[in-house]
Amino acid sequence: VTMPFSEIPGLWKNGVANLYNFWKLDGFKNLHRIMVQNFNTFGPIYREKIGYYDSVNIINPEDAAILFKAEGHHPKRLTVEAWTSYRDYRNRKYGVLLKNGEDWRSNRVILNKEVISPKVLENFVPLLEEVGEDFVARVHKKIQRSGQNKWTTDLSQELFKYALESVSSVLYGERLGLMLDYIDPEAQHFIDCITLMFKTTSPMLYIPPRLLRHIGAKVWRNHVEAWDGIFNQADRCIQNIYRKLRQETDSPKKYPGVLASLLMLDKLSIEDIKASVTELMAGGVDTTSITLLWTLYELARHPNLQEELRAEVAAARAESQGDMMEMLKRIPLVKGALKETLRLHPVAVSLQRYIAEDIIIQNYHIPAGTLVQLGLYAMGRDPKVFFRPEQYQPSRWLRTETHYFRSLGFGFGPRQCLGRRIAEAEMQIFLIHMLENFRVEKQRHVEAQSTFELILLPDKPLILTLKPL
Ligand code: HEM
Ligand code: 2DC
Repeated sequence: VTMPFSEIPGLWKNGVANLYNFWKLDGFKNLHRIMVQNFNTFGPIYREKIGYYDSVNIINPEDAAILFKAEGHHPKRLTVEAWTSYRDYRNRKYGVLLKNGEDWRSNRVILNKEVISPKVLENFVPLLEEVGEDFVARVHKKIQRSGQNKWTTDLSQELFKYALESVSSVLYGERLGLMLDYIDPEAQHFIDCITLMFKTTSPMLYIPPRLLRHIGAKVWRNHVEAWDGIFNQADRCIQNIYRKLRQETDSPKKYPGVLASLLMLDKLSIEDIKASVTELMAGGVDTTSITLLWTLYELARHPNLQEELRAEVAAARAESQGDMMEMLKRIPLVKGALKETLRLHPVAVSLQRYIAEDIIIQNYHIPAGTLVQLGLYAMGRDPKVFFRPEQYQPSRWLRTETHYFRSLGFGFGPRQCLGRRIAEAEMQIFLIHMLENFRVEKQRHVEAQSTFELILLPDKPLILTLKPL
């Protein structure tokens, strides 16, 4: 028999008391581990209320399938109020990330064609390949300068630059020049603002930004400063392309980038285009760079696996005579490695939807309108879902065992990550180039874990050593 909603186990009766306990557990940084703990205590479904947000949490792939079947035609995630509050405060339009309903759908359909449809991939790949080559050249230079035939460093800043250079070249069809020794301080400021923006968002998931703004809290002021920096830099990039496009008389011969394509298509208002392009630029930095950093870290910990991947890349290179589009079709293990990284170190701790219809999960009735969260981090480490989950094993994604609703790092369905194709191509091309040029090693005895700063990040610097092959 089906049990009523009110019977779902969990601590949901007193949001304020829960918020206090959450605070004591340093919950802002430990959200992912607290979710694992809750699944251990309550089982595969629990209800929770922390501060102002009330949700049902699930962990099983089969339950995820039920959730996504009930997401409706206008799937809606948990609203990150800090982000909408900033736009309301500064009178800026929401982009596709923050829009909902029909406004979201109509924008998303047009953006899909220019950003995530398979036909645009071939436009992106040559641009991304060039950035990958420049990154390799930069590392070779660093190795030479070290005088030790190796380079030991925390690569995160370099990867932020690689990611920003990559996403910018796709969005604007132009290079920013971040792989050079002297970089535009504005670009560095943009990178710092994104980090600050994520960091200041997490406390505001639980304490209403309206309240924090009212009392002039530092976290709100820093958040505004961060978004101001992000929007100023994106505005400069967008203005630059807009101006060039108006001066140009004949149509361009080469691919002009996502922004110019959207402007020429003339189906979205300039304000809508600006809003979404800014989100794409901001969303394209920390996400891919951290995933690449975790991947290099895992490859450093698994030298044999690293050699296997190198062999796959070498074979793919030979078979495709260097045609990158062809190469990308011949690297299943590299793709498996990226899936494996996102399983153990997902960017998003959870996926969420307000369900559009009533559903039954684990025999509990859940009414339409409820916020249901899939614990992505917890699922990736659950031994009931993944055999020996603690092991980094890219080959598990090649085997015939079921992958049903198990590879969800980019979300699911029409509301999934809009930057997915860019992210995947960018990360695959990066790994191809790195594997062809360097061996990655790591210092012994450094075990890193995730820390929650809206996205999940390594809790300590991951120091790696790159040696030329
Ligand atoms: C949304 C993950 C890279 C832009 C999302 C979502 C996830 C995600 C989980 C929510 C999906 C859902 O609710 O079903 C990732 C991961 C990345 C990555 C793991 C890299 C490893 C990027 C990049 C960009 C980007 C490179 C921009 C170029 C966006 C945007 C949305 C989104 C705009 C909102 C889409 C919408 O609401 O319609 N991403 N992302 N992401 N991501 Fe990404
Ligand atoms: C954070 O409880 C934890 O891709 C919350 O590129 C629920 C939640 C809601 C939305 C998620 C967010 C979490 C993590 C970061 C995500 C975001 C949706 C998009 C965003 C997953 C899980 C991200 C990183 C985008 C960010 C683009 C932005 C900077 C313009």
